[in-house]
Amino acid sequence: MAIAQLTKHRQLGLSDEQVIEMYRIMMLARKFDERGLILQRAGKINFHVSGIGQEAAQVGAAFALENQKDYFLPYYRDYALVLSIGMTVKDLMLAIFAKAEDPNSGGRQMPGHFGYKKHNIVTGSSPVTTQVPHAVGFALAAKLKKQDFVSFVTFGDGSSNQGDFHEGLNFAGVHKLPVIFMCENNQYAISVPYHKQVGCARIADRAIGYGFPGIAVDGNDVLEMYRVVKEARERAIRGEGPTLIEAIVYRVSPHSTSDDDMAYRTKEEVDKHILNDGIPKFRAYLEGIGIWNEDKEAAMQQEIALEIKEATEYGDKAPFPTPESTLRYVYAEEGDL
Ligand SMILES: Cc1ncc(C[n+]2csc(CCOP(=O)(O)OP(=O)(O)O)c2C)c(N)n1
Repeated sequence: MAIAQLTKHRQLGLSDEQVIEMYRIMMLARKFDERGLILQRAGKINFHVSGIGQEAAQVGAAFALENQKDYFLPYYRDYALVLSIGMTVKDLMLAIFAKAEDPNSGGRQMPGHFGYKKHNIVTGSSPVTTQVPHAVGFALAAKLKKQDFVSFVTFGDGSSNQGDFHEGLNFAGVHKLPVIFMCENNQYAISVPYHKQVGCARIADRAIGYGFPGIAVDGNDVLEMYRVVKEARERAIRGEGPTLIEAIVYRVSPHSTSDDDMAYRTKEEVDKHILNDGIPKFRAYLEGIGIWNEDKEAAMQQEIALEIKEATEYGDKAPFPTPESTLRYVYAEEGDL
């Protein structure tokens, strides 16, 4: 491997500690996700929707943004993204167990519906792509208030066919708003493959119709994701407007625990894409430059296993919301506003 490649993260301004933390969060999200699938199969939780295969894209993007300053409008596969922003595995477990202490919705929403004021994570709604015009609204606020934050919104490839996507991108392009649109193109919208949803070669190509750049990136390459999102943020802050980023990934799991993906794709196809997994690739990079090894990996895996175990037990034992609290957050109460 050439030296330039070996030290790519340093050229991007990332420290060794930061890239190790990126790797840890990618692995933490993966392990949380795998536990979620098991908990659903064991009948402990009702439903799980997985982000396996999308972690590198999410972590690369999150590290290029500014926590506590930027606004985040994630979609349901973004566990690695929200963990990078500051949510904990305990928070995620409370959500999938639908417990009262769930910071997203007090156990009322489906899993993967994030919303956490403390971390500038804007609450999302179940109809896909509604978060796109919301993100454009946040970017409009930044421009009107002359504040230097960006809004960052994610969605799937199927979602880029919704009216909300096109209306949002058009408005943002016209007004040159500081918003980053990131499509996590995992090749499927439930059972519908990419070539049956989208007429153009790349989703990134759609940006030109709205007057701003569209960039397609290998979403399994965490450092390249970081580079592209960082540039998009700098453009936005300079007042040059939005960027559409298409992170090319593959949805390794079925759409959700309610889906049988073998009805519309083969195991061979899935296995072929698993070879591109961004997590082992990044581990190989870290080992190649001598900042990671077997012993460090073993210690990290042990810590992650313990964190997942403790969070699972906490989520499992935590109380459900009480029936009397059903109408809370539906109508304003004294002290809510
Ligand atoms: C407006 C709307 N239509 C349909 C659905 C049902 N639905 C939930 S997820 C999904 C697939 C979305 O695919 P994509 O945007 O590619 O994201 P992915 O799930 O592949 O990550 C659909 C059709 C919905 N939630 N909202």
